[in-house]
Amino acid sequence: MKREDIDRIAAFVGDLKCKTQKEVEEARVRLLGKKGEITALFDDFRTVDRAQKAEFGKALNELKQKALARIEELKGTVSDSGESGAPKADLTMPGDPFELGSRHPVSIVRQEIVDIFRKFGYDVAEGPEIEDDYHVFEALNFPPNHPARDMQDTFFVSAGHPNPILLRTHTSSVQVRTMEKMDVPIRVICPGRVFRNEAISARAHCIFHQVEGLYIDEGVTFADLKQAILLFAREMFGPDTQIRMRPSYFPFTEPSAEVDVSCNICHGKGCNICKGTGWLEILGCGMVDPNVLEASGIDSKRYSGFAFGMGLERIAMLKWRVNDLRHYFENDMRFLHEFATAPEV
Ligand code: 2NM
Repeated sequence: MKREDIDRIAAFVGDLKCKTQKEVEEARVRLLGKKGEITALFDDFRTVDRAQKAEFGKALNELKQKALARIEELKGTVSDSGESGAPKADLTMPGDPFELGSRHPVSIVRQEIVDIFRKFGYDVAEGPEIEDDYHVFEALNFPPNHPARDMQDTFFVSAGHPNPILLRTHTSSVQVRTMEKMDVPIRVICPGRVFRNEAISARAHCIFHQVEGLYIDEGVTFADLKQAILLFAREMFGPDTQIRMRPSYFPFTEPSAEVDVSCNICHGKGCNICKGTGWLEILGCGMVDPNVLEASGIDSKRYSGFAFGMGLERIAMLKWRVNDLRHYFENDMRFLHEFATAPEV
């Protein structure tokens, strides 16, 4: 052993700097581990001349204490991963802004439709999603063996008794409850979630949303229905919008019609949204069947009414040209954020 070895290691310890705890541990092993440099000097100590033992022994012990102290010091000041004890973030910088949520496209469309009909003097009514056969089918003039009552179309909660419990397949059940409870005249709009036992695809889903409307008073005619729908379509799709009605069939209305609005994308020229026809189907409607009025205790000799219903996902698809219904139910943030700046929000 030479004096220079002790001085050299002492100088190394004096200059020792570490960036991470890993480096501190590496330095400890290098100096004081089983095969460490200082440990090796202690092993060499027995070869030192008797005359020098006192001097070398003192110097060696001082070196070991110095190394231990430096390692302890570094352990206390070096961070786990980072540079040194300095703070990682600049605390004087402004904070990250909160990420704001946005309305779901179906909610935006529902709000728009509800606002339009409120302006026309309609009230909003809501009712249970879990319903009974009477309010979803029986009171709405669905014959006992109508296909909509089939297991293939309806989710049953409990079947096998005279008035099965099921998930409503339309919000017309809310209108039945309104007719049972309220006096005529009735002007009501019923937004809500409905359930049908369908295979999920780009154009169909087992859950979707509807808005249905009902207007009952003395002397209500098909002309009133047509005017209400025309005014609605112009509020919703713009003042130049045209409508056309095609004969259709629903169990609860007679006569019944399907309503198309003029395509506001190509203005009748024909595009891929309207499939070249210039028209887009948006709702179904009709004059409430007298059987439906009578079932809920309304005198069909004195009163008449119209009703209509539309699917919100479908209208939102036309509005924003969404090509797959499943987007509405997956809640992918990339899709939802598309609507963050929609003017309706
Ligand atoms: C539609 C189409 C036509 C409708 C009828 C009724 C009720 F309860 F008054 F009979 N509510 N909704 C109706 C009529 C719904 O949806 C396409």
